[in-house]
Amino acid sequence: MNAKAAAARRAVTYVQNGMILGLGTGSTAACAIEAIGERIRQEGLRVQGVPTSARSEELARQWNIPIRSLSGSLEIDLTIDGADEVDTALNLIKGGGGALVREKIVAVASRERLIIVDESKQTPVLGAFPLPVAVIPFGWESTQRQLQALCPDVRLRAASDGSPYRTDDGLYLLDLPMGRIEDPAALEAALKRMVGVVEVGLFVGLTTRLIVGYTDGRIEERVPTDAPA
Ligand code: A5P
Repeated sequence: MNAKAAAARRAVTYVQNGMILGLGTGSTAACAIEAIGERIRQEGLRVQGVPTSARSEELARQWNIPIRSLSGSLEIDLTIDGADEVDTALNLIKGGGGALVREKIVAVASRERLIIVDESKQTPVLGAFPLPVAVIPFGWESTQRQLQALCPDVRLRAASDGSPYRTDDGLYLLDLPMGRIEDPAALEAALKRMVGVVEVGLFVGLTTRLIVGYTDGRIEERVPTDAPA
């Protein structure tokens, strides 16, 4: 089994009957959706899923996971999602797969947030992975100019046909190759103050448990209190 699938399978051992689950997006989160589907098939596990993207919703339907929308005062018991980078304090960069806005809304609505990664996603300091920022398409070049003050090399994400990539909510994504993010919380706050910015792919203080799968078969679990001061 590969490292992503191994981390996903461990994560799904935390799933219990009756839970409402946040279903993440990306190749690692897809392994978790499949593992949940297998438990439904084999054990008759009863859960409902709130998907973070159209892609994840389609996969969940294929695996017969009942879908719930995030409506009213719905509280999610547990969200399982991947990440593009995770630092030693368990802060994350997410949004490589373009779903950061729904992922953050679902994360914030969840009691527990379980992040699953392979070993390659770990880093002492965030920023090697270009930071995704979701913006309103109207006036996006003006928003990009504001962002250039923080990251001169900011670039618009393109779809495979060369047109601007659009999220499930019709937003554009600007990717910021920051290099090194010394203070993720301060950067997130600064970006969110900019007109035109909808959401930022920094997930600060949201991870309640990290599961890391290694290519040699090891699996490690960490909670925020394990992080070095
Ligand atoms: C999706 O928008 C992202 O936040 C993903 O969680 C992230 O890109 C990780 O994807 P993989 O599991 O495919 O590496």
